[in-house]
Amino acid sequence: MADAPLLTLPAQPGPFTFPLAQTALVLIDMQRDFVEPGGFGASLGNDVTRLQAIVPALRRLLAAWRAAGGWVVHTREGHRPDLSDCPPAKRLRGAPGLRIGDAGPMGRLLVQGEPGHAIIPELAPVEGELVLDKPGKGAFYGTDLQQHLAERGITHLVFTGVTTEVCVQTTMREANDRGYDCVLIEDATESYFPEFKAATLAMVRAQGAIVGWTATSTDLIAALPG
Ligand code: TIU
Repeated sequence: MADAPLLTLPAQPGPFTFPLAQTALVLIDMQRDFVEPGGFGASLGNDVTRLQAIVPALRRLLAAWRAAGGWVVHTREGHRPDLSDCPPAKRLRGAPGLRIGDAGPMGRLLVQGEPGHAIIPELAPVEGELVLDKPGKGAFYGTDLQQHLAERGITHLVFTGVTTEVCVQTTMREANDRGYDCVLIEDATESYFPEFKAATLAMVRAQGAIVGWTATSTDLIAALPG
């Protein structure tokens, strides 16, 4: 196979070059449980409206990526209804209003098949895209994500979604250790804590992109073939 043409994205700490056909856009956990009131994120005491702010930019990026022929991976954090894949340490952590598996206004929190587990309608997956259920914060733990990426020859990952310092950063670090070149889209990821988002962006791109690059969705859309 001939080498795919490289696209160049203005990024920090320097340009991020990527072959579109070997790059996946990854949307981490854009689920009602994190973004809407009454879900898992709210049960932990968080202000979920912060996360809703990235939806328009992520939606524009998703549309442009699809129009350019790019492949998309959506992840969903959640557990089987019997919670057999939820470690007690995760369920019992802290003192939340409701725990994983308890019934809330959007169904049982973080349980597969419940309304709150679904990806928000604005970013709904379409045919041909991978929807990956994961029991942990990182998308490689307990899943066959690496196999799916290998089957498609994916070498580069574009990260978006929530929350920046929890599931997004954990997955990006897992990917970095597995040899993928990763870029995090600054205005298409969000945290319940602005200072944690800022720190994550800074630590990812420090030391010559020790974990990966950061860039904006506007620059990425502009870098895609018309
Ligand atoms: N609590 C929090 O910030 N995040 C999570 O529990 N999961 C994800 O980040 N998806």
